[in-house]
Amino acid sequence: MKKVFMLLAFTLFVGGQAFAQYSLPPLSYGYSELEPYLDSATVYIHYNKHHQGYATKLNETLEKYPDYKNLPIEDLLDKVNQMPAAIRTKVRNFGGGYYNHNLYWSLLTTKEKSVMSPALVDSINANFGSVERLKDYLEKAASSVFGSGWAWLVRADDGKIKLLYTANQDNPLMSKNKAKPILGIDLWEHAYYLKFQSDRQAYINSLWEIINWNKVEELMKK
Ligand code: MN3
Repeated sequence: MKKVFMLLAFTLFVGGQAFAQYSLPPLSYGYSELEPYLDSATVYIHYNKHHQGYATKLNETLEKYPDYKNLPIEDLLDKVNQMPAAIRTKVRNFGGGYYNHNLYWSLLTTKEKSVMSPALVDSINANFGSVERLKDYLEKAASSVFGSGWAWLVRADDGKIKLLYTANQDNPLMSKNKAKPILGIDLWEHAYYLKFQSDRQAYINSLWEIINWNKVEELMKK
């Protein structure tokens, strides 16, 4: 019996070594807990197929690059433009996809918990004029990004909160003018098509109801 345990422990150990380290953070809600704003089938497929796919492909890409594969994901993305050409585009797409989705899921919560603190409202008012105006800006992202991409709220070096868009799985950590993401909205069709078909604006409207504003505030302060 003891031998079986030792064999099991050994297998797990070796297995652990074989898998690179980028793995999916668990969701803080059940697949159906964002209903009716985001349907459980979309959450399930988006997390288990798309997000997992980016992590798996990132791990495969970095298998033979020990200098890179143990870096925290933010540091990896920070270095993406200096990487060997053989892996640069893959790290951009898969590493970007991995990081962006980690952030996206952490920025959603149940309707009950989607509440802005007075301090956050003050900060939004100072940066955008009003909460309604921020919502308008985000809705405009529906028509501002052609094809697949992301809408971001970022904190720039000067401390200002800004809205920007990136294509594909790019994000503000990789761009020349680096900025700290505090809200990331996935504008790929796979994020909304099952429930909203091609109505991206309806998706953003719906997502607004389940944003984890506590997390936004936390990222804003960091
Ligand atoms: Mn996605």
